[in-house]
This record gives sequence, C-alpha cells and structure tokens, in this order.
Amino acid sequence: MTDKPIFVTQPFLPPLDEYVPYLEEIWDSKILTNGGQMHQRFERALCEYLGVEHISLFNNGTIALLAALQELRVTGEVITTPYSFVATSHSLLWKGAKPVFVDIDPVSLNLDPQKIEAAITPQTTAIMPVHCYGNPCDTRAIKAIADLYNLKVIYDAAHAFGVEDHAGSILNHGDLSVLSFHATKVFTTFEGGAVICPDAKSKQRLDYIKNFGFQNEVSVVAPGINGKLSEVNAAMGLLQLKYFDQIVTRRKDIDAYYRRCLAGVSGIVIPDRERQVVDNYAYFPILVESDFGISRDELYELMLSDNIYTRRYFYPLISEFPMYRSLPSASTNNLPVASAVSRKILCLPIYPALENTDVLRVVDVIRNV
Ligand code: T4K
Repeated sequence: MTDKPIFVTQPFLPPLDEYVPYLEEIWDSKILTNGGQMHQRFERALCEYLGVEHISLFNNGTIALLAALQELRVTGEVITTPYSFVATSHSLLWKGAKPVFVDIDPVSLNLDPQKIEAAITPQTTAIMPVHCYGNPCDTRAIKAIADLYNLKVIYDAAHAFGVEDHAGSILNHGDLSVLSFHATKVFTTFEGGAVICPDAKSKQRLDYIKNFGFQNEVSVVAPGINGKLSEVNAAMGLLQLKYFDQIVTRRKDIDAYYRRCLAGVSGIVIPDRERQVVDNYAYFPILVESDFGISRDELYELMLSDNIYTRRYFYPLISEFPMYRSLPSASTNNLPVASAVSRKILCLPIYPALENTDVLRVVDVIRNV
C-alpha cells in the first residue's frame, strides 16, 4: 500500500458551514462583483489586520502586479530578481518594460542591494524586489538607492502576508506592495491579490485601473483592465482572516519541528531568516549541498517515489526561460548566487493540516540518505 500523498502545500479551508451565511448574504444582495459589500468589508478588515492604510483588492497577484506598474507608469528598464515565480518578470514584459536581472544575497535569497547600483542605466525607472518565502528584503538599503537615483520601488510581496519587520508591516515599504491570495499561499481567497498603497489617491487610481478605468458611468480615465475580486472570493477572505493567527501558529510549530529533526544532518542547510519580527512560515526551503550524498534532484525523485510532492521553488531561474535568456543580465556569470541556489533548493511540505507524523515521513526520507 502506498502512503497517502503529501503535497508541498494545501490551503486551509474553514468549516464549510461557516461559509454558508456569507454566501446567503451574497445571494440575498444579488451583487456578485464590482465592489459589493463583501469586497468593501474585506478591504477594511485587511487594512486593520495587516496594519496598513490603503488596500486595493485584485482578482489575482499577477494582475495586481500589472496594475501597480501601470499606476506608477513604469517604463524602460526595471531591476529585479531572477529568483522568483515567473509572474514577477512576466508582469514587466506585459507592461513593455525590460527586466534587468541582479543577483541575490546568499543568506536572504532576496535581491542583493550591493549589486543594484552597477545595473542602473539612464533607462532604469524602477526596482522590483521580491520578499522571497516571506523573508523581508533589505528595505532600508533598497530605499537609499531608489532615493538617490529617483527610482520607483514595487515590492512583490506575494509570499509576505502578515510579515512584519522592525518598522511594522513589511507591506508599508516602497511605493507599492503586491500580495497574492492564490490557493497555494499562506492566506487564500481561492484566487486573489491586492496592492497596498501609501495614500487614498493612489488607491483611487488603482480602483479605477482594476475596473477598466471607469471613474463613473460615463468617464474612463485610464487604460484599465478587469482586475476585480468577486464577492465569493472576498467572503472567503473574511472567513480566512478569522483563522489566520491559528494558521500561522500551526505553521510555526511545523517549522520548529523540521528544524529540530534536520539539525545536524550534514549537507542540509536551512536558510537563515533574519529580518522578520513577525514571520508567516509560508515556505520551508532547504539547500541540498554537495556533501549531502545525493543531488537535490535525486532527493526530489526519492520523495516523489514516497508520494511526497516537494517543489523546487525557484528552479529554473526566471532568467533561464526562453523569453528572458537572451538578455545580457540573464547570463549565469551575472547571477552566480541565484544560479547555485536554484540548483540546491527544495521546498518541503508545510501547511496547517500537515501532521507531525507527515513531517517525520518527509524527514525520514532525508535522514535515511
Ligand atoms: N509573485 C510571486 C513571487 C509568486 O510566487 C506568485 C505566485 C505571483 C507573483 C503571482 O500571484 P498569482 O497571480 O498566482 O496570485 C504556484 C501558484 O500557482 C502561484 O500562485 C505561486 N506564486 C507559485 C509559487 O506556486 P505551482 O505551479 O507550483 O502550483 P500547483 O498547482 O502545482 O500547486 C502546488 C501544490 O499545491 C500542489 O501540489 C497541490 C497544492 N494545491 C494547489 C492548488 C492550485 C492545492 O492543494 N490546492 C490547490 O487549489 O504554482
């Protein structure tokens, strides 16, 4: 008999009967989308929970990234990380901007601020870093560079729901920050996303952008898109929010259990998380070093044969995909750290329903090597 499958992640689903009253409200109102009651309530609840002033909700993180770039009128070249989900750079291509890849820091696995300045040209208009795995970027250093060269900063905070650093919510840094509420994320609305804005005016413009640019029934003030979050998704968000502290507590326990079990296993390195004051334990990445005994890919296959679905987030690098690899900044010589990490990384399963016995199954495969 094969053991039950263990996935890299699974969404937390609140009891179904708790969803029903929200659905009844939607059914009664007959408003299904376009900024209804649930949408408005969810926006307010999120601002309060996350400790931010203004949020514009979106139907997914990718459209939210696009809208953020549109709002800031980003053009020309944008400095970004190759070590992310492909949506980060794809949003730049959709906006007609050129991604310029800069290497990552070997500890945080985020854009290395020390390497940014060398990549700035007269065409550079913005920096798009990612808080990878919810690990905060060096926001101070990035702000100093952006201020000096007059660049916009858009944080891809898809992994960083609920994360705080020394200054409070990580989402308050940069010109705009973008969240994803995809089913694989620590906080989910099935599909969904949001842009965190510094002031009411930019929120207003983002609200126009996500609704085709409509300001009112007869005026269209921007080349907008359909980026609206439906009422059913917003209701799911309200319900998830009630459970989020519980979700993070369980993830924290799993994270600690992995660390205890894997301590001292030679060839397995757990990247340090040094900047967060409040973590969300969104991912559990390990680096499979050359002295482990087998390669990362062999370990990945070994897990698969045991019905354990780990993920190589992020391999290949974005810069290795066909639409990027001819860019000068995509060369491996320019990205030695990201290239090496991408070949060693493995994200282990972590989600609230994962039991300690499941963690042990994962750990045993590693220890038995
Ligand atoms: N920026 C960054 C840094 C991102 O990581 C992402 C998305 C974005 C931007 C864009 O945000 P969105 O537009 O997606 O809102 C997943 C997700 O599709 C993607 O949202 C996510 N990043 C990326 C890191 O991972 P896959 O190809 O790994 O997903 P999939 O379908 O293979 O799922 C992985 C595992 O999760 C499955 O083995 C089982 C489990 N799962 C998945 C789904 C969809 C469930 O249990 N239930 C589900 O509904 O890309």
